[in-house]
Amino acid sequence: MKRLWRGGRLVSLQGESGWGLIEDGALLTDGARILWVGLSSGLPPEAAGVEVHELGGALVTPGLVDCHTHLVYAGDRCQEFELRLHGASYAEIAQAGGGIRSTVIATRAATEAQLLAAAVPRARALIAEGVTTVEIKSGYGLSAESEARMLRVARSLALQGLEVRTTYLGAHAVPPEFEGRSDDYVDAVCDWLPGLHAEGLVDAVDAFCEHIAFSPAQVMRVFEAARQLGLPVKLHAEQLSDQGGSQLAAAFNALSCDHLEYLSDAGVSALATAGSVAVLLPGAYYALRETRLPPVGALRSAGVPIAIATDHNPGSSPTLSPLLMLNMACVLFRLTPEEALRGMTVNAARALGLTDRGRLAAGQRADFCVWDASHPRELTAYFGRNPLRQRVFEGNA
Ligand code: DI6
Ligand code: FE
Repeated sequence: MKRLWRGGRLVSLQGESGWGLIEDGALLTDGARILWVGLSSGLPPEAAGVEVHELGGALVTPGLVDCHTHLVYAGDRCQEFELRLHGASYAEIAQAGGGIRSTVIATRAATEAQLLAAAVPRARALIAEGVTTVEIKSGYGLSAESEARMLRVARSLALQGLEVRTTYLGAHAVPPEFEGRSDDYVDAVCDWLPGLHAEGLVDAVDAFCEHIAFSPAQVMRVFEAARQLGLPVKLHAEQLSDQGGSQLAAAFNALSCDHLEYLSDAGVSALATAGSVAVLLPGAYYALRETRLPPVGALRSAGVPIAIATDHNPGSSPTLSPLLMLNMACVLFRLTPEEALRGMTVNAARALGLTDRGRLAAGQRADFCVWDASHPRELTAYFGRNPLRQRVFEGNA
């Protein structure tokens, strides 16, 4: 089924920089793909006689890609929010048995149906702000069976009209039954991977490299298990301290390294050489009242692609607003509005190893957003406002 969308202000993001604005632009879609993009005044012959949607001058961007979330879990951690307000740190709460571990207890106790019922409204909130592709990590099950359950629930969220990419984050925390035996737990994480992969549940493999989680040597073993199966890797790196995780991830040609507040110059160079994406997560920076900024200037000068994501999770980043993250990326991290939007479209797709989305161009997926805005910078300047008029997913409004 072909459809023509005409009379819009297209933010194509074609090329390596700039908005790629096409004034009075049109898009011709054929099923789930974009067939043609150009001026409304220069339509190709294939556009004759197809269903027409008038855009009335509205702004059109590629669909948003949220490339780092922990969307599937049970329970809540708002009590930790209060503890942090009274001075406790994220690391102290984790070491006292709260943090990720408390979400693991709640998630293990939930059925697949309960996990799904909790995750659907979260997915809908992202959809309501224009997300068309979301990455969802496991990491609150920490057993073969409960990690599989999380990943199955993540996959089934695709029924909401969303592309879902799943990431295995077995190496998120050491579960209670492995207390004091983190190396044994890493063995188990590696052992579970082939089965999860065989079930079609894993698009990428991630780990949390931190003094309160796993060492670079332990992460390396997880990455080797991924490599054996031909699976790409990414890493929660340098969030609370510089562990050199980014250099390790770069040596495995990681798709991305995420967080990066404590990234060193050597880490920046390693990411640049490997072509890995730096995924910055302003929600976690904000919620944890972090004061150390990720090295945006150094990443920019080294030519490392920057992506922005919600990092939605019940502890460090309980936000469901990708638009707020665009604003925070500019205000807190000093990204330009263009860098922020590229960060949640084309560069976010790259952080997932995807090149078929994130721009408005022939051959790309027909996933795009129509906004009540006249310039793309408006999407980053406002906060707490949602100007989404229409979201088109796989060519369907
Ligand atoms: N860093 C984060 O910000 C999330 N995971 C991670 O490794 C937080 C996960 C949580 O606190 O539940
Ligand atoms: Fe995370």
